Amino acid sequence: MSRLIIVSNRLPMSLQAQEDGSYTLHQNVGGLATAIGPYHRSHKDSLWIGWSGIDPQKYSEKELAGIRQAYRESRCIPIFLSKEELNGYYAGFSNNTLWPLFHDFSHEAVFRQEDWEMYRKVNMRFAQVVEPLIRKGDTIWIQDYHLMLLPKMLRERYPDASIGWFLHVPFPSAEIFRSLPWSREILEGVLGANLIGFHTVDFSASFLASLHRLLPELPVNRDGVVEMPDGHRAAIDAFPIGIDYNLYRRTAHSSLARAMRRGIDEVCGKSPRHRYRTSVTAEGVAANEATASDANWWSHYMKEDIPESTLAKQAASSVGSRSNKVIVSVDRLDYTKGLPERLQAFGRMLDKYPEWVGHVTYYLLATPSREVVESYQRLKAQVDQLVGEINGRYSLLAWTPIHYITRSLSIKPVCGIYTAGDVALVTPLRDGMNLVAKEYLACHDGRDGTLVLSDMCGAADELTDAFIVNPYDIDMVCEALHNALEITPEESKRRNIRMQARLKVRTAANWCTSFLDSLRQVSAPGMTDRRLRMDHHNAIVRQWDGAHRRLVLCDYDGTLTPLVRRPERAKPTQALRRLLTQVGSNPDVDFLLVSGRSHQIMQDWFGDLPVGLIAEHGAWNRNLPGSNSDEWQRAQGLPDSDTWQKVIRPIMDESATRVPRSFVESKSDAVAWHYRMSDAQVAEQERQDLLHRLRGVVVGLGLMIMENSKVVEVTPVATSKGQAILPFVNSDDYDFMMALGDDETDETMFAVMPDKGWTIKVGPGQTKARLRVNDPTAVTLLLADLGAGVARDTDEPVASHDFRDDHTVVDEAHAQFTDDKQGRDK
Ligand code: ADQ
Repeated sequence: MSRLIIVSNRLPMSLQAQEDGSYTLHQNVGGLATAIGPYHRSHKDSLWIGWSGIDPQKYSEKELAGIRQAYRESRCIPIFLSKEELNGYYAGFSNNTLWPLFHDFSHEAVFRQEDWEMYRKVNMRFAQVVEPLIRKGDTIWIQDYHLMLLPKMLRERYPDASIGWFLHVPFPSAEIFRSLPWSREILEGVLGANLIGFHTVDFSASFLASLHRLLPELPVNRDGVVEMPDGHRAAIDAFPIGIDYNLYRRTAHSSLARAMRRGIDEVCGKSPRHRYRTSVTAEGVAANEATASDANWWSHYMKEDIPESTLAKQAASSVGSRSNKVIVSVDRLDYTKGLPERLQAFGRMLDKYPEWVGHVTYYLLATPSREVVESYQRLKAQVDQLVGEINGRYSLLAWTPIHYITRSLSIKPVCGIYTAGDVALVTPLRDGMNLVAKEYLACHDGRDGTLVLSDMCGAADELTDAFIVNPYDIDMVCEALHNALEITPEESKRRNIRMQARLKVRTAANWCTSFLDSLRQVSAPGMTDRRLRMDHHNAIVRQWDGAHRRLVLCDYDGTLTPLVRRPERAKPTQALRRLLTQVGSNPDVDFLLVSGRSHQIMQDWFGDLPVGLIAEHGAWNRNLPGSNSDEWQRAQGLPDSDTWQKVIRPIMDESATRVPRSFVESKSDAVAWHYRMSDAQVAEQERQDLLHRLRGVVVGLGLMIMENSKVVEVTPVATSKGQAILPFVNSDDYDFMMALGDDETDETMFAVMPDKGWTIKVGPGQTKARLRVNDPTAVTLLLADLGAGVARDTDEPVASHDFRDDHTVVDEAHAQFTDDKQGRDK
């Protein structure tokens, strides 16, 4: 059984010493730990290697052995780094060179030869820990910019290994990247992987541009795959990371998060609290009095140009007429997050729209990080000062514009802050993805709550219904903030529903599955051709969203569900039925399930769903577009089934008798011999014999032989999936068409699809389809993403999978495909 070896700078667990001298581990928060952690926990054969975060010099050998043991129980292998190694590799090259450079902060980047050498040395140390663990067939998944040399180091030792690498931060433009003195070595290091992943198509394009510029001798084929001199191929693609949507949705309803929200509502005067209103009103009255009288002790209110006077009156006059609002943001204090610019925009809004004074409160959670680095100290001082200035300038006696929190909070209070926010202000100057924006929307599941989002982060590609801003443009952010505060709850909710529907599909779990499935696909020979990449995926989603009428023609077995040994066990799961309902119930979508299954089974499994059904390769159909009847229809001109089955059935029965665990299935207009569960060699010999015997009789009876995956089937000549879908693909009704299938019978659909239609083959083998995916999971994810475009507010996340189940079935399907390639049975 192949294992997954995850390698990242930090382990997902941190250590806590107990009083009795033992150690316990607790899960770290943060994108990586929450995205891959559940996979690691549920796969008992997965290992995670990374820096432990502790200084080995502070512990005795015995203590270190105890620490190793504690980690081993969670299948983690700690790497201990000395202070010197950490300084050069982590603080130096990773954080002072690559981090600023990759975030377009070249002026902050430091290029030091010693740091580079230490970076190389520590990458080598990681390689030395990983190498002895690798067994044949293992998959190695390396994370992020700290370990860009590791893929090549491992490749040199294991030429056939399946290695993936994913970058969590942006990849810069070729112009910026080439300023790095070691840019070629870095590229070559990463190219040791079979799959190189980024959050967005733009970042993968930047990587390809750097490749063209710095290593022009490397051939890149039209599928975006680099042919490496050592014979391995490196594919480049985008995999936008998601969040554990359910976790945030649930945590938002935890009693702690709810209590926090209530507290914030009270403090900000959102709950009808008498004292708050009385105070603001009283201060306004005082300001009025002070302006009217020129000799009283409210001297600081006396001059007209003192803003407090105007502000207090303004605030008092609008008490009751305007509901109070809360703005929130959650960040690590980093120069990439755009905090000073954001604060300036907030200050400008109070200036330009004084009606918000006293009525909007900004909860700013900004936890300091990398505090020893001078640029971070400067940033902290700048943010402290700006918060102080705004609070000093605009505060009223009962109202403070900014609540500034610099502690690190755990997930429940963070969700409390998210839920309290009428507006989330997420304006990084540069960010790989930005999970905060997604977490905020999950906490507002089915509710209003408006997102103001920077167009400089990966999340902006997906969350297009947010108020998208240029974070450097203070006026633009100020206006967007004002508009976001003014938006009606209905409009805010309408915007959110679409974004939330997509986030429910593109979860952290599905991100993990997509990357690993793609890695399997690109590591298998011949599977990189026509691979459905993220740019294709996005183009399909875009065309779907813009279309007026859409046609989807989809095979079932092997396409929507993995092939299983006993056909009756391929019954659709509840999740799949929900997905088909979601996509098919849209009035502008005609979804046709096109199967070789008997029409009785199709009726049992799908008869109650809003989809058209084509059964027995076209011999039967029900509920097709334009049909007025709800009844099953038999195709015209078919030979009498009873007559010909009397001839064919006994021939097939003979095979079933000769080959243990094979069986014959009779449908209304087809007979099929299944041998998936039988010994491959015995079945193969019988298959050839059977074909020989059948060929002698079928032509005279108006029949033909079809071969599917481990099935030999006889059907009337006039039937094929291609024939059955012809009337629909030839009609002018559709401006979006897509056909999906996995075997020979589906090739007849691909053959009749017009050029403008999308055709997707599932699994390996020759095909007429334009694109290829690895397995049915990829199809359900694509359909779920399309379904999300027409989503209503659903309670349950769509196609969010339990890891273990998924991987068992995907493994099974994968083994099947490998089998299929070896035997000749398609
Ligand atoms: P990360 O820092 O791992 O960065 P990011 O997207 O910034 O991920 O999310 C930060 C996480 O930490 C979120 O889960 C958030 O709730 C939490 N968090 C942030 N500030 C906090 C605070 N002050 N207190 C408590 N919790 C806080 C890298 C890249 C990102 C990319 C992720 C995932 O830099 O661009 O989105 O990986 O790939």
